[in-house]
Amino acid sequence: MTKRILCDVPMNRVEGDLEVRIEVKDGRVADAWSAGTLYRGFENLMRGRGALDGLVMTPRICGICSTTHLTAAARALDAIAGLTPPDNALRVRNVALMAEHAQSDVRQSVLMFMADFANAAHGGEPLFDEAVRRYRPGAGSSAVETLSATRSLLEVVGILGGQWPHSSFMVPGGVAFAPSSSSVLQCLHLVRGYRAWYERFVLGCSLERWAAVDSRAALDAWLDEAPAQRDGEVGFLLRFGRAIGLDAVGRGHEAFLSYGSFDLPAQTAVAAPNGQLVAAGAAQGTMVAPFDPARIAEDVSHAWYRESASRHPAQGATDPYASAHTGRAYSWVKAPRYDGRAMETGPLAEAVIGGRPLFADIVAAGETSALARQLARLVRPATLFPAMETWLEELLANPGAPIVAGDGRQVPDGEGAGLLQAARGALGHWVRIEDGRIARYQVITPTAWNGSPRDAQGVRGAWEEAVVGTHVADPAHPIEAGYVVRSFDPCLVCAVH
Ligand code: NFE
Repeated sequence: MTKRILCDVPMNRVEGDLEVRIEVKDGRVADAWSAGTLYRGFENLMRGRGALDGLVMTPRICGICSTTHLTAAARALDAIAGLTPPDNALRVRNVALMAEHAQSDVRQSVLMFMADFANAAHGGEPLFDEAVRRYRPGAGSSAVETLSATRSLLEVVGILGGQWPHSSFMVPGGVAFAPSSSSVLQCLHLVRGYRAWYERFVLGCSLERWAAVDSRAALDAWLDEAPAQRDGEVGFLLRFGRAIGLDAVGRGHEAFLSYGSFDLPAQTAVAAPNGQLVAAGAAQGTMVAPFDPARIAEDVSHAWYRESASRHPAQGATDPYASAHTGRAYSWVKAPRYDGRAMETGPLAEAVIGGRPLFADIVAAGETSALARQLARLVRPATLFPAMETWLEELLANPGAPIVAGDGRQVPDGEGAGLLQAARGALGHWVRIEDGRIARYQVITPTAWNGSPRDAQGVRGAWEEAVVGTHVADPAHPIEAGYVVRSFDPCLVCAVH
């Protein structure tokens, strides 16, 4: 007889309030519902405020990705004012945001994802004792070292932006102040130190050696090549993750989205196609198409908002209505869709859309999984350090160059959008200014894409879909489903903003 069980996935160590309910049938997840259980209302708080207030208020949407929200807010105002930030402003903005990403990528991997490797449910694994030594929350050697080493990158944001989190150092057309040469030197020292730590502790090899890992076969060869590589954080993630089957769960829709990120200065030694270090695109598997922001719409058919047709965020509304929809609604997270499709966003999406050979090979082989997603997150900083160092060196070589176009204070009436890649994926702010005040402010965050509820067609959100099919050994403790959701790094305060 088929046994159906409804249970909740344990979702501690998550920013904000998330409930994931699964239906387990014959030992596998048959269906899933993801709920953001808190309403926040930032979009409505913004209406009627001064045109510049998004720069101060929206970084408060989140304590872990505040520099991202500041950048989106500033880019929306750049667009409305028709201003292109000068090269030094782009360098400062980019380096601060990359520093926030590169600490978050390692913290989330070690402190949030790999922390579960020390769960007693894995007691029978040959590597379990080592997992406990490394990842026991608050005490494991990797946990303690990661917490301490990642602080140095937050100092970089503090130096360039005045504080972390919740800094407001970006203005329309640039940044509010130029770091002194000694401040830039200090940042360069911190970034180089962190990169050396990352190579030794996380990769167990140089960035150059890692960059040569361009296929699944090359990854296996790399893992066997040297003890430092096998024993680094990436090596342990792969070995323990494979041992507990994380390479066989969490596939999802395999529809990937990136808005693109990190505009290149006009004069720079950093090379990348289409003027951005991280490419924009929308992909089904490895078939990548150009990204068109006009194709974004938010569906609220299963969210606690007053029912309306799907709307582009430039026409969006946030009208909370918890008793609506004859009981269909189950989340405060809206359901963003691209061309009507539920998309996954984040470092794996960036890697596939950017054509990084290792991840293109994994996805093309049908091996999209929780492990592949988490691997993409943990190795993303390797793609950021060279450009961070180059842009800091270029800041040193160009002291006194302009840091703002215009006066940094005036924003005309009009509308515009600020789109970029946050640590967890595609983030957009859509802003309309009328009579010098904010008339509309709509935000779509990475976790709204990844953690959305169903849409009017009944299509599940990205991690709802990814969790279906996951083998669950003990429905009372569905830790396997937890890994799948956690590989997206849920941030519910961002999702419900
Ligand atoms: Ni609150 Fe955020 C999300 C990221 S949006 S962590 O989702 O990354 O910028």
